[in-house]
Amino acid sequence: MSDIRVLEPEGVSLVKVMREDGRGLRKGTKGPLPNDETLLSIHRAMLTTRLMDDRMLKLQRQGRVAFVGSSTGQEAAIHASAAAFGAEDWIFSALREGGVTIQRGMPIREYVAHMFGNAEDTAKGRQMPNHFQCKDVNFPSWSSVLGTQLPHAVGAAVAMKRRGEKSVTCAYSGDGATSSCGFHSAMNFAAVMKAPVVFVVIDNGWAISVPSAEQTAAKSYGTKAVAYGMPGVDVDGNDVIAVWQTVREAVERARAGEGPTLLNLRSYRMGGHSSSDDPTRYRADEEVEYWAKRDPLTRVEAYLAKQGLLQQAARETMAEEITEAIAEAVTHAETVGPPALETLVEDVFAVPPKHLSKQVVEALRIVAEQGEADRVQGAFPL
Ligand SMILES: Cc1ncc(C[n+]2csc(CCOP(=O)(O)OP(=O)(O)O)c2C)c(N)n1
Ligand SMILES: [Mg+2]
Repeated sequence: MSDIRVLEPEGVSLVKVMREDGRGLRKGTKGPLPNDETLLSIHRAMLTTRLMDDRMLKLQRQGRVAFVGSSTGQEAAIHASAAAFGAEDWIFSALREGGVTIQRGMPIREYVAHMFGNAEDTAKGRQMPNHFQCKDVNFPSWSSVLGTQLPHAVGAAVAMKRRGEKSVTCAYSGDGATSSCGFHSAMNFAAVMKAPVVFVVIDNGWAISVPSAEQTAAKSYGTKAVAYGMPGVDVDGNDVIAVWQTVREAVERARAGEGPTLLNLRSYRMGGHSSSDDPTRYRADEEVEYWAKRDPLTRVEAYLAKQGLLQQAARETMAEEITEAIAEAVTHAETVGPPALETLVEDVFAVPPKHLSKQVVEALRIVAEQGEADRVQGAFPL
């Protein structure tokens, strides 16, 4: 085999619970297991994300959505980790954890509205697609600037601790973001201040075209925790139960006032970095094939089938129902239209300053006289 990124590189030992074929647990499994309801809800969230990404990528190829950063291959890491937090906790995400909004109760219509950036988008079309926010489910908006969400997650955690609240924050990042200043500041402050935060790095093998093995000279991302004085654990990120168990333990530690934990979930980005990327230019087909055999969705479905919790027919009915809900949301989103021009100056100032209000009046006059500008192909490079 050529030099491809494998699940467990030499010298790295991952926490694993489920057999690789999903048909049961590995020998010597300890610790609490997620109950049936939790397992099934994680699976439903994984399937929803898989189907949503498929549909969004197709819409992007048709020019109906501007940008997509998909989660395909990472659904276990994303949804099993999110399931370990409570409704009162806060999720600070990176690019690929947007499906957690739906898992926590945001309607599919709201998700799709954001992808279109239409008048029903709660970000009012001001964000790139795939930059979700949802106040109702404690999911703040994120910035494309890598790692900036991490100090925010720590700040929020410290604030909650000072108020005597019992909430915990979840700070997601990719392997690439571990090289950001935000990662260092967040890890350092969190450990020193014993902030109730759980750092969840999803190592998906790549940061655009930089392989995660070249992102750091450390043996694993989990070992980075040592320097900051907090526990760090490397986990098979395609193993729903291992992810849920390790994250849950970290959440309990944080809630009990024992401080932060770093979890490194090893997984794989099956698709391109985004809809603007062509990964065949920098990675071997062999590597993608290796990981396709470790698809987390197939694996958890094999597990659920073996446990008698979900059979093929029920899975297909569920997939049809989700596909239908996404289709309905897309049809609706395309009737909505863009946000009103006036919204451009809302939300920053209680009363927009005169120069901004004047610009809106001017923009409305031009639109009244000349109509809306033509749509252009504004490809975003990343
Ligand atoms: C501070 C900063 N530097 C560089 C970039 C350009 N950039 C966008 S995504 C990306 C890679 C991110 O990789 P990773 O953190 O592993 O997340 P993944 O996309 O793999 O989920 C880079 C370098 C950026 N957005 N912000
Ligand atoms: Mg990455």
